[in-house]
Amino acid sequence: MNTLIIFSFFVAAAVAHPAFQLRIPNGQQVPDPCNDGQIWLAVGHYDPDHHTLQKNPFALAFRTNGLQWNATLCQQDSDGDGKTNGEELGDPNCIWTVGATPEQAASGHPGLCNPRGSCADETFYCGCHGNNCIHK
Ligand SMILES: *[C@@H]1O[C@H](CO)[C@@H](O)[C@H](O)[C@H]1NC(C)=O
Ligand SMILES: [Ca+2]
Repeated sequence: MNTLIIFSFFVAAAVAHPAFQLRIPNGQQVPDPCNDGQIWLAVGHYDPDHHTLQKNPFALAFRTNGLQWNATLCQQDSDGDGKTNGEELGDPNCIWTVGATPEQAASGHPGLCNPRGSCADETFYCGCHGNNCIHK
């Protein structure tokens, strides 16, 4: 029972929590695809201001991968924009480990197609709120 509660909390807080940002390369320096020069701290979320609501594809992949960064998650292209999660987060060779300095700065967001408008089946839209972040 206690284990279930703790697990549920971790899933709810995935990637928004600073502890999760520190588990991915450049997790506190992910560019905001909607606003040039800004940082998107809630890396796992569609709405950067509503951290516990709708998760983006990178958050789901991170959870599926046991909440850990490794070559499997690094080589995936969770948001489908043609760049791997590692390429977007500055770990193009998938060698980063927790606490290490990434090879490069983050160049894109791993859970939100960027540049905006470059993906065929784009459903997320900038400026969305809460649980209404995906157009079907
Ligand atoms: C990454 O971690 C996941 C979850 O533990 C595991 O299933 C997968 O095999 C790992 N990938 C590599 C390349 O070690
Ligand atoms: Ca990508």
